[in-house]
Amino acid sequence: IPKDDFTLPKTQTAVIVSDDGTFKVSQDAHVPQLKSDEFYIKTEAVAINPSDTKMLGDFQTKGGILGTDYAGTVIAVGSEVTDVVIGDRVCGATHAMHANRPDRGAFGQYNVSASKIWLKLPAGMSIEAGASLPAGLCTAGQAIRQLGLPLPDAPAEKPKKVLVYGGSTATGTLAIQLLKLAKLIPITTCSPKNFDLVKSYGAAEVYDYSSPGCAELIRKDTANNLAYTLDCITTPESTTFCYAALGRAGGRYVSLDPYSTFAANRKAVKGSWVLGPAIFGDGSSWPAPYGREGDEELRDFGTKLFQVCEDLIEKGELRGHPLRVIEGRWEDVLKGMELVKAGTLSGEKAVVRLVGV
Ligand code: CO7
Repeated sequence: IPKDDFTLPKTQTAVIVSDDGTFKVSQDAHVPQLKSDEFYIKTEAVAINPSDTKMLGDFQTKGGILGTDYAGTVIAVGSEVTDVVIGDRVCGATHAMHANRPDRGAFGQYNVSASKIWLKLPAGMSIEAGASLPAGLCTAGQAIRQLGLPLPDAPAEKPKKVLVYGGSTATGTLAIQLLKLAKLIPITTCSPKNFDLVKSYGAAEVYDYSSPGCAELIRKDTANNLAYTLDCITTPESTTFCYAALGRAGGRYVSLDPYSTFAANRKAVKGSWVLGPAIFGDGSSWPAPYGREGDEELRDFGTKLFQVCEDLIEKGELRGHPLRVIEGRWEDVLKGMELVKAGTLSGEKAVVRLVGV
């Protein structure tokens, strides 16, 4: 199908799930086939998301390629593709470990575009900065949708406060910016060492979540009126905190993973959680409660989200998280996964820039 003379290699180097469930670099991983409305990207950088390190047990398809976020250069396009040309630099996300197509994961030499969940990088943006964006945008965008709040292309008529719990996470800094660009007022929590960081992304107020009485202080500062909370951490403590900060009339709580129902203890609060890769609209084969049917409306939302974000990035109005760039080979992606799993990064997103592969 490709319009050019690209010859599909039989195999590729990729980080896969081996038969014993461990992650390893394989030189003979499958190369995904291309549909006529898709294109191939030669991978130049990948970001490491906490979710990549959690692909264990029933999440796994043996031999499947891991990884969510990639950036690179378009090397071949399907016959129906009109919106990119060979040589364009793009970043995108994949639903890794989908049982129906285990050869589609970001951590391989060749990525295939998925739906329209990709965007072109402006000339001034580094490939590693591009790699850090897609999963975070998918997650933050869906969370904003589930809160019932607008994207920046159709800003809110009335400014409303939104609590982003965990503002110094990679998801948090994107959510803060998108909310502010939509004329909402993001307030946030993080450690004091990251106060300046979250303010630089547009947080109007910042609170230290570990200080006693912090949720009550937020409730007071928002005049018992806060109606929107986005929980980028999702622990029993963070859920309890957000529920306590919401005002008397309740409101909405959205988390990034299934949350503890015992902490979600107020009838007036409508809680829900986001499944990042659901944005492709193809459902998910991950185990319950993650598995789900496809949703075309969500795919359309994803297309819109990436168009809006491409435009904001181009104009310099939306930027990624500070990076911890690791230069290396595919083996270094495994090292990067260990680094992320250890939970030692604070205010930085790990990206591997591939060199010499
Ligand atoms: O979207 C997807 C696919 C699309 C196609 S897949 C989903 C991708 N998204 C993720 O993987 C994010 C889900 N997040 C997680 O699973 C992570 O475990 C958390 C929830 C911690 C955050 O992930 P994220 O990548 O957004 O953040 P991070 O790793 O950059 O955040 C680290 C920060 C720390 O620095 C802590 O902040 P400070 O200011 O205190 O240093 O998270 C903060 N943190 C906590 N804050 C409060 C970590 N643990 C915390 C805790 N309480 N227990």
